[in-house]
Amino acid sequence: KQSVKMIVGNWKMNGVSAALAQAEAIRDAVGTTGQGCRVVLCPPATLIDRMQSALAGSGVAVGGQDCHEKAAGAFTGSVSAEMLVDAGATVVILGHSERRSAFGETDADISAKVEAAIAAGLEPIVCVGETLQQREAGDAIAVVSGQVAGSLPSCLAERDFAVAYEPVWAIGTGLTPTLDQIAEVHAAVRAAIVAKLGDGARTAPILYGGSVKPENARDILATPEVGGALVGGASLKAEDFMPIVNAAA
Ligand code: G2H
Repeated sequence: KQSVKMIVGNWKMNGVSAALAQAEAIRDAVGTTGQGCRVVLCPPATLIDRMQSALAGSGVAVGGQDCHEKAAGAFTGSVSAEMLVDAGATVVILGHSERRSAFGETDADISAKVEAAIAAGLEPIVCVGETLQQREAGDAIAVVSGQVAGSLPSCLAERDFAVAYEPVWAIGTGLTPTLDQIAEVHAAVRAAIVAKLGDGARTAPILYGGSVKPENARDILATPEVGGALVGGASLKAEDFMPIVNAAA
């Protein structure tokens, strides 16, 4: 189960209608077979419905970038997990470092969102990662292990989910950890996942994210315990994204 790599594009707050042309170009290049890997695009919530229509029947799935932990109610501006499903999403990114830092999301907040996502039938991708200060203090493994323990609710056992390791200092900066550093953290993430959820969670993919690009994708994807990639800037254009997809296939 889940042995093929998973390549997820996180468009962040980028993209209006015109950007659907890039999703269509990715769809046409991936075809219906998925080219031996799973491909997911996570556009802004406003584009999910139309992107799902454009990608229906192709090898490219659609996901959200966040959801509220409650099913419905007086939460102005928020989108529930059920709403993402209704719009056509099958996956949701949760706990991205930009949500943790800019919106103050805690591990407990993220765990509640993961529970909501699972209840709605979404496959969550739970993000973890240390800051530069934490890495320089020698705390990267402890921080990331603690985030896994705190952000993954026990309801994930036996469910489909992924964890994404995204060192904060590598996001959008062009900097990436060494392959040894990635392997070290991914091994710790695996240990923390299994400690929390048991042996059944050995197959959950652990994605790497943070300045993944065509030039480094092949080496990163060949690193032990790297089950795929979460790609930001390089997922906005088919010409940048497809070499990463092809490196995974
Ligand atoms: C990390 C990543 C995608 P980028 O945030 O989630 O973005 O590839 O632009 O560093």
